[in-house]
Amino acid sequence: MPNTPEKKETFYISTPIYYPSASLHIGNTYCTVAADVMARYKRQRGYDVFFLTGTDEHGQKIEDIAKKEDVTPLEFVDGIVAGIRDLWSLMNISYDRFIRTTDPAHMRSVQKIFRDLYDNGDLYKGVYKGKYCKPCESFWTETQLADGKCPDCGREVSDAEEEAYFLRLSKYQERLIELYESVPDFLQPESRKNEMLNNFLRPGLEDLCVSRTSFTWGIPVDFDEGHVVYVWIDALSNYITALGYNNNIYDGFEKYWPANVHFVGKEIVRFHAIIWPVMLWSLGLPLPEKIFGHGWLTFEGKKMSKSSGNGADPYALAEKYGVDVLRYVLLRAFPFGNDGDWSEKLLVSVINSDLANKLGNLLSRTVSMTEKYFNSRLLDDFTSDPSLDEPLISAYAETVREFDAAMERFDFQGALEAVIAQLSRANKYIDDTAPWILAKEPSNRPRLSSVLYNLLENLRLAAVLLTPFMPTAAKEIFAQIGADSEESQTSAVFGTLPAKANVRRGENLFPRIQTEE
Ligand code: ME8
Repeated sequence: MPNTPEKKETFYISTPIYYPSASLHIGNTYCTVAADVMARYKRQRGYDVFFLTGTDEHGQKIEDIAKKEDVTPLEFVDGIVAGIRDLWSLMNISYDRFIRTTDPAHMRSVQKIFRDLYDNGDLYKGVYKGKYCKPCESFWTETQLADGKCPDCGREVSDAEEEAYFLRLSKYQERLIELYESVPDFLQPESRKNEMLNNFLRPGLEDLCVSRTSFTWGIPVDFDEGHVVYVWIDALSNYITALGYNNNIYDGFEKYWPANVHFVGKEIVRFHAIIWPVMLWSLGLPLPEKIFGHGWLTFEGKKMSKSSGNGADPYALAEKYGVDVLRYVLLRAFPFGNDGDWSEKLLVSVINSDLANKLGNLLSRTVSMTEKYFNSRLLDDFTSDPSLDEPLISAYAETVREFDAAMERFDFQGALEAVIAQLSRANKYIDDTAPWILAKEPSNRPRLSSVLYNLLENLRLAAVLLTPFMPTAAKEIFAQIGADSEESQTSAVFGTLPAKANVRRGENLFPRIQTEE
């Protein structure tokens, strides 16, 4: 199998930890589905994977909402976290650990991290005076505001003045610039790096306020009563506390840290690419290998968000089209690093063009012909026609190379494009070989067998490569083409399917969706 490590190597991937919100939309599921696909891909290729997700439960925003609803903040978040887990279960997310920042082990670890940052000389006490955006939990200076409002979300900011601890970001400015220059892959895609350099690093980093005294729903600073740790210090720490850093409830730090990649949305890149490296440097820990800042799903050009209520509902879409189809379309329709405008029309067009016309069509034609001409079992006597077969078989190996290369770049769209292109070749191969004509002549049976075998092998390969994206549908394809062994469900080498595999026609997996046009 290409891209398979010689010995079992580890692969640690994380999503952001989500703010508890009752109304998650497909924009929120985007990153988690992408991370799940990557985790499943690496597991399939023999890696020992650690896939982390969770919830970010502290902060003034939560305290305010809970007060309004007359419940404790913990009561408020408990119900919502259950809903988030339910959504991940619906979307078939195979996380290895789900961390909650209200978890006592995490809280104790963060207290120790805060103290270590202080002891290492990277925190000092001062007075914070400036602006604060509650929904984003972000501090801003007057000059950073856009028309007096939060530059990230465009909402009103409030005045904040309080005694606080500050993290010496300014001390690390040059080191961060050097990091971006010397490790070009650290922050991807390239455009995010330029954004960090031009908007934050080159203008000069200011020290960051990292404790609050005006509310209590947070992790208390254990050496200074009245201060709670700033939510972003609390939240970023999850990537190591979930591995047992500073606690013995969890484990895996030695094995999995540093992470291979943190997937994050573009608006939270700056926290991951500036604050997080500084924290890790101060703690004397290695940095994650990569941070990938993906784009937003928009609706009619505007970011889907909880507050604007313009988010498409993953439950309704999954019910109508199926979870696997939704997972597929999310990653196929847009380049992962860019924004993408979501619509149901787009979803239907991807289903029809890729899944119904290419994959579903190839599957139903191949399986019905195998059933009709061979009573579901091919001969093991093949006759090849190199001029028609070899281009398809050599493109098969090339498809695997392209797919792997794209996956390594987190280019999910490109990886799926490679699979679909191979399916198009296979569909064309049916037209070129015309099995229905071969079937008329009994002496052509070995040739016909060979043609159908090549088609079944292409379907098997597509199902292997699509397994991380559509785990349930891939299993269905394996069942229909008789790929019953583990090897035939994982190998990307041509010829793995036994010649006399027992092909069984099943339901049409990807029916075409009728549109008004
Ligand atoms: O940011 N399209 O939590 P969050 C794509 N708690 N991604 C979107 C999106 C959209 N329309 N809307 C939201 C937080 N997201 C912090 C993270 S990590 C240490 C702490 C993404 O619930 C968003 O970009 O507001 C982010 O990556 C994720 O959903 C969680 O957002």
